[in-house]
Amino acid sequence: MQAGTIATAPYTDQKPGTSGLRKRVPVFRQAHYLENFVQSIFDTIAVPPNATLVLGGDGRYYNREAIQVILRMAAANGFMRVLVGKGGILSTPAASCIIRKYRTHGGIILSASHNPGGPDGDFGIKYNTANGGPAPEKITEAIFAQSKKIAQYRISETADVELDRTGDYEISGMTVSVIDPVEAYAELMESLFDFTAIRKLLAGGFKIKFDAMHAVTGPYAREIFVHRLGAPVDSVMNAVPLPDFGSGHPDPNLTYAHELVEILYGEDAPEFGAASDGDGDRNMILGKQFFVTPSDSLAILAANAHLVPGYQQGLAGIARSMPTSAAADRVAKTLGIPCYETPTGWKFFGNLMDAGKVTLCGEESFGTGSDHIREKDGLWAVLFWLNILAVRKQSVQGIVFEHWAKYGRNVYSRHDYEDIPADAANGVMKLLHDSFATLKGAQFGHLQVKMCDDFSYTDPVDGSVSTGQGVRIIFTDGSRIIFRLSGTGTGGATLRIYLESFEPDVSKHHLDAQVALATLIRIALQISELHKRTGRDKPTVIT
Ligand code: VG1
Ligand code: CO
Repeated sequence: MQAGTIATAPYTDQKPGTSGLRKRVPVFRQAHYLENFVQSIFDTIAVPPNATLVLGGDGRYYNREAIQVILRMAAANGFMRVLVGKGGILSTPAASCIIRKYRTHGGIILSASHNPGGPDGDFGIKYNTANGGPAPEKITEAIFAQSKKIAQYRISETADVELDRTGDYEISGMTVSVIDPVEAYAELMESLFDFTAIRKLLAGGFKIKFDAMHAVTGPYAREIFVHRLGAPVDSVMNAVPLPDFGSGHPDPNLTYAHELVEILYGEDAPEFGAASDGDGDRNMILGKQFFVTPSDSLAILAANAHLVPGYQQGLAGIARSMPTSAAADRVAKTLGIPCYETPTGWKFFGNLMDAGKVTLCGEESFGTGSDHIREKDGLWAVLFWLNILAVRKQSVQGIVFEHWAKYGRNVYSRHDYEDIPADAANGVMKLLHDSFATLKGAQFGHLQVKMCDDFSYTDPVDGSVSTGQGVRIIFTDGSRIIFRLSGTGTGGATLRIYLESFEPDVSKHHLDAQVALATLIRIALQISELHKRTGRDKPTVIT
C-alpha cells in the first residue's frame, strides 16, 4: 500500500455554480478530472491532523466509482477517518446531519441534485464545511483558483472498499467507517416532530403519497413513513434509488413529478402528497387537487411553527432567497421577528443560522429548511406539514386559504426557459441591464416601475459582498419581476423569470396564478424581448 503523487494539468472549467461543480458524466470521466477537483478541495481546506470527512451521494451513475477514488485520495491526503454512507448513499440533508452530529471537519456530497443522471446525464460534487453547510463563496472561489493551477494530486494504491456492509475498514492507515445512511437522520426527525400525533393521523385513515422519484429519499421515506409512522407500504412510490432515476428527471415540480400529480388530482386522491429531488433536499407539497407554492409553504410553516415540538420555543428569524415571494416577510412581521433576503443558493443561509439570527429558511425552488442542519431538507418539510395537519385537522387547501385570508396572498409563479443558447440568454440579460434607466418610472397600464437593479447582497455576519444575483424590476404596488440565469445547469443556459404580485382581496384568492399574473407575464416578455431573442414561445417549466 503506498501513497503516490500523480502529475496532472489543470482544467479551466471547474468553477462551482449555485451548488457545487456540475458537469455531464463524460466530462467527469476525463483523465484526472475528478481527481483534480478533489485535490483542489483538499489543498484549499488544508486538511488538519486527525480530521474526519463525511462522504456520500445520491446514488446516481458514477457515484460508486467516484467514492472509491475519493476514499483513496482522502487516505493519501492525511485524513484519519471517512464516514461513508452504506452503498455510497447519503442524502444531502443526511450528510449535513452527520457532519454536525460527529463534528467532522466537513463532507463531500456527490450529487447533481434535480438534474437527470445516467451515462450521459449529470454528475456533481460539492464540499460542505464543519457547520454542515455548503462551503461559502470565498472557499468555492479558492477551490476554483486552485483547480486552475494544480500540478499534482495524491492518491493511495489500494483495493476498492466494500461499501455494501456497515463496519470499519482500513486503507493506507485511514479508517473507512461504512455507516447506516438513514439512522442518525431519522432520529433527528423524531426529535423535532410529534411522531405520536402523526402516527395517529395516519392510523385514522389520512392517506398520504410520497414520490421518491427513484432517487435518494426512497430508503429514508420507507424508514420514516412506513416503519416509524405506520403508513402503508404503498404510501411511498418509486422508492428504490436507481443510477438513472428510472430515466426520470428527479425534480419535484408539477412538470417532472407528473405521476404523483396525476394521483393527487385523480379520483379517490390521498389527502396529502409530496415528492423530493435527486439528493433529497427539495420538497413539493400537494393536497387533494391542490398545489402549495414553495414560497407559501415557507410562510405557512413559519406561521404554524408553534404547533411543532422542535419549534415551540419560537423562531429567531426567517430568511428567504431574493426571488422567493414575500409571503414569509408578512408572517415575520406579524411574529415580530426579522426576515432576511439573500441571493439564491443555500450557502447564503449558513452564516445567518450559525449566528442564531434565523431559524427557518426557504427558496421558491422547492427548498425549505431550518437550523436543525445547514442544508435544505425535503423530508423535514414533509414531516413539518404532516405535524401541522395532525394538529389542525384541516385539509391542505383549507390551511392555505385560511393563511391567505389572514395575511393576503402573494401570487407567485416562476417560468423557466431551459437549454436556450447561452448567447441569447446573455443578450436578454444585457438588454435588461441596458434598459434600467428607461424602465425606471415607466408606466405599463396601471403598473409603474419603482426601481430596477441587479441584486447584490452584503452578508450581515461577515460583511462579504455578492453581486450580480439577479435583475429585479419592482413596481410601485410591490409587484416584482425577476430575471436570473441558472447556475446549476450543464448544457446551454436556463433563464428563470420570477413573477409576484400581492392580492389582499379574498374574493380573488381562488384565481389561478397564471391568470392573476397575466399582466406581469406580458410585461416581462415585452421588456426582455424573450420570444424574439430565444425563438421560444413558451416556458419549458412553469411552477
Ligand atoms: C437552483 C435553484 C436554487 C437552489 C439550487 C440548488 O439554482 O434555483 O434555489 O438553491 O438550484 O438546489 P439555479 O442557479 O439553477 O437557479 V439543489 O436541490 O440543486 O442542491
Ligand atoms: Co437538491
